[in-house]
Amino acid sequence: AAPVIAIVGATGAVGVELLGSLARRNFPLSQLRLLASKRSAGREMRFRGGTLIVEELTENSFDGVDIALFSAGATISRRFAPIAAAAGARVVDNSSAFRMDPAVPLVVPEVNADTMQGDEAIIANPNCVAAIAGVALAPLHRAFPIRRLQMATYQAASGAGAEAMQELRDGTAAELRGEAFEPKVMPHPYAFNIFSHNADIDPQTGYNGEESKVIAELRRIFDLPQLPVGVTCIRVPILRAHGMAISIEFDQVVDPQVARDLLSDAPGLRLVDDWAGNHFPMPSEATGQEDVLVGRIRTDLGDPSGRTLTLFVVGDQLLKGAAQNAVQIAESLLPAH
Ligand code: A2P
Ligand code: 11C
Repeated sequence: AAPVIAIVGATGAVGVELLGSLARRNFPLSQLRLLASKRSAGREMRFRGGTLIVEELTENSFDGVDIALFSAGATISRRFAPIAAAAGARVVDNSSAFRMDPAVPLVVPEVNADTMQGDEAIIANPNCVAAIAGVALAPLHRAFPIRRLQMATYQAASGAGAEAMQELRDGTAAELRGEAFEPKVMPHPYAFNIFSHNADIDPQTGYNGEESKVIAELRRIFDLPQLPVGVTCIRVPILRAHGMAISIEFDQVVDPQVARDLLSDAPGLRLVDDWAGNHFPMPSEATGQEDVLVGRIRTDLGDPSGRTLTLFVVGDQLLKGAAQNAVQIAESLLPAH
């Protein structure tokens, strides 16, 4: 029989996209249970032409569930993922709760599907920047080992949840009307502004929590525990697609055309690299797309040795950065797979 699926955090920005990805990808299931906080219990959500009722998440929510997709934050995952696993469900967790646990695979299917043994109770879905960057880095790394990364990100509101997306809309509308607007979700005005990612700064390193996750998770996904990675994470007034400029130092000189050919053939990627038309990856074109867009592929003039390429990558934060990657992991758990 097709599996019973539960979504924890079904009403959130990522949760809604989990329903969408399950439907769009024709995920086989016999029942879909939607779980959220007590506040949302009784709310109706549409799925495949029908209506489902959201239930309150409790310790008994997982009886009979085969696969549980978690996206309600790390605190909920830490408490309820082990309960789901004990009830016999396999958990795909979108939070940061288990990503650094050596017993839990951290998976971007295009990069390291082989790290799943087939019997793990919990599988972790990476941070959105790590997942989106991973799709673009993997085909290059397979051909030419990566030896160092330098990144700058342009991150959308969706990474901070549905309320942050609404605050971006409301703050922009207020600004256009010339009205004062007091941000409540984000720490700074979001309309017509950019600011350093809202995660806390580590006083030792000066890196914020988002940057530290990107570094640690990319190292883990690529199984390169010592990989030097520098990154600056910035919030930009975009609803739901993250951009990132990535400079990649290789062991050897890599011809940009060879890199372009590798990227144009790779799963999960779409090349957008039109020099004559000045048309490169944009959030407006990545939004709602399953594929990650990659372009601006060129030799980095900041490295005189010629061993560094630089490129620009944009992916839908809620899809490849979260829900879709989780559903792809869940697909690999299906019996026939
Ligand atoms: P709810 O809508 O009932 O608050 P986002 O990342 O967009 O902010 O969404 C967070 C998701 O996590 C929502 O679905 C939210 O449900 C859910 N959530 C938050 N707190 C709890 C909780 N205590 N129990 C269950 N779900 C929760
Ligand atoms: C952001 N990437 O854009 C974050 C949100 O590690 O799952 C998700 C944090 C994470 O703010």
